[in-house]
Amino acid sequence: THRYAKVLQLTLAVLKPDAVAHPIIVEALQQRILENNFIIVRSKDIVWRRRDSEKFYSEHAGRFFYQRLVEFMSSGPMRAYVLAREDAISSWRELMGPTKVFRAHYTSPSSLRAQYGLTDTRNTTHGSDSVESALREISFFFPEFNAEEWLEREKQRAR
Ligand code: RTP
Ligand code: MG
Repeated sequence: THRYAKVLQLTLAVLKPDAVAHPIIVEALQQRILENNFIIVRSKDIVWRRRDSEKFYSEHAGRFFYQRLVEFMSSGPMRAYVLAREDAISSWRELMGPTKVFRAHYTSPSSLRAQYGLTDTRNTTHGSDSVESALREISFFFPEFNAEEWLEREKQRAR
């Protein structure tokens, strides 16, 4: 018999300041994380300075929404998670739904952004979009956590 290898991934998930402002929303979001079979490997509450925000979103420098984005992301506390799951990166992005709130309502009404998003900027959650950005973003939020080592150890354990 043949068994397909299940590839465990890590992703960075962030509850943005619009969500963290409301404890009941944080509770609901954390419940959706667990219901969807993610393992919470690390979590922390964090407040960004404006320069953290600018650094994290430097790829968007110059876009029309950049100023409001960096302002928003440094406007209050956030909660960051390292999440593990098979296919964690795309699964978390699917659970979040599209960036733009109108599109989220239209195409994915049960997604987190449809249910809790306020605007295209204050859209409740962030998620890494590739293996490379997951590693980079995890070390941005959790410099003390070695993602590659963690994954390697899990792989050994699963053998
Ligand atoms: P993300 O990077 O947060 O996972 O979201 P994404 O790829 O779906 O969206 P992206 O285009 O990378 O934008 C990053 C974040 O910028 C804010 N944004 N505001 N029109 C707007 O006001 C606007 N567009 C984007 C959102 O917070 C988005 O998540
Ligand atoms: Mg993006």
